[in-house]
Amino acid sequence: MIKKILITGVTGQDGSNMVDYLLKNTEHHIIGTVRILSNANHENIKHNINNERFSLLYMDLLDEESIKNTIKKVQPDYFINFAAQSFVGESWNQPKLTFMTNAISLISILECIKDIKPTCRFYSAGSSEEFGDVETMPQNLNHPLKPRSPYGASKCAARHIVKVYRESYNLFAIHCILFNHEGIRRGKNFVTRKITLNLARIKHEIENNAIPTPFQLGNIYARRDWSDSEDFVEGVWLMLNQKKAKEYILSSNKDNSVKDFIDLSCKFLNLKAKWFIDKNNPLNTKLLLHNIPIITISKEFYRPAEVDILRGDCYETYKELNWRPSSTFQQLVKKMVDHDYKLLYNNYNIKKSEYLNKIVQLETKINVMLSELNDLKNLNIN
Ligand code: NDP
Ligand code: GDR
Repeated sequence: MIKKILITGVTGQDGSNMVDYLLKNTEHHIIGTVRILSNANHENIKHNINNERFSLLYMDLLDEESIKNTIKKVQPDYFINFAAQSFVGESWNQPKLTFMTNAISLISILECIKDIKPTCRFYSAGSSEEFGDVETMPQNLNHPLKPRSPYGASKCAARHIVKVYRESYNLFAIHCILFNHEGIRRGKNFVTRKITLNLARIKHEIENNAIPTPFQLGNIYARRDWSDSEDFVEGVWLMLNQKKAKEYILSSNKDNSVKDFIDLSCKFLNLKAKWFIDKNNPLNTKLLLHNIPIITISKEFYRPAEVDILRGDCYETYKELNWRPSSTFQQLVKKMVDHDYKLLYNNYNIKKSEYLNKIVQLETKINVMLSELNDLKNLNIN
């Protein structure tokens, strides 16, 4: 039977990947929700806009009325909530907005589902940031909640709210703790995309004989459990179609450092860069290419409290869903680097051809002027 699937956050990474996945692998109708903005940012969904199984509605998680109106109008069979203030670093700067968006809004959604469409299956996007200051490796669902950021705290609250509604009203409400997942639609401020975009730019600068402009990072020793978002959306869909609603973990069971991510990106771009490591003063550490710094370290990108390491124990989920992520860490880095190199290719080659055209135009002008000058000199005025 054809179902109605409401997805929030479709302009973001996971929401847009979920739309692609469901349009390709199911026959259901997908209703994506977006915020009203003066300049729409629909880049990640623009290829689906004319698909008759996909439509868009305005809804803001901070506006309870818009949530109620949307659920009343759509009567969804599934509500997949990817929308969030998802940037951990920014959550110290906007703690209330982060909490309202990521936690309080869930009360509004679950109240509406309970009152309007109690059979609707609900998904809440939890985070490994809930574990924060970790006590054991790897982390599973029994690991204590020890968040280190307003963002992490907001996702812990979301987890509790979902549990309360699941147990009190028998709602099919899942909270899944996802470890980091990335891809070619990752926001440009998250560390992986910041690295692949900047290193791809530097590669083009070198190929165009320009001096590379360095970029800045914070703690390059943080370790994360990185997977591909395109794999995870499949896991999310499978858990939403199990008999019982519960909590899950999605991860790769492996961890790598930010520095590992940089080293692998350089390898795939064939950038023969070398680290200068200053153990006494991390701010003095840099990555050099032929003695020119391409990455420097800045306090600006350090957080007031860091999560040093995260690695998720996902074996239960693998068994229960009979599913595994298909991409390795190496494949993920290669995919992002290759994509960003191609993405910037046109920029550089258009600039280069504009530059060459300009030279030809100037040379032509100079030749015309020289010939006019010669003609003048040859004039016999007397
Ligand atoms: P993105 O930052 O790429 O996308 C976030 C989405 O939320 C955007 O579409 C954004 O819309 C929307 N949004 C933000 N605020 C509101 C609001 N007030 N009302 C409606 N929509 C809003 O996140 P990801 O796709 O990476 O992550 C999806 C979810 O998974 C998030 O909940 C995140 O916290 C969680 N998560 C992500 C992980 C990851 O590694 N990617 C890991 C663990 C959890 P707009 O375009 O208008 O800004
Ligand atoms: P994270 O992702 O905080 O894990 O949250 P992010 O990519 O922002 O940071 C990962 C690690 O890299 C370190 N880091 C930097 N981070 C950023 N953004 N910019 C830098 O310049 C930089 N330098 C070093 C960070 O300190 C951190 O240790 C992501 C988000 O998708 C959340 O929504 C999600 O819940 C978690 O993953 C799991």
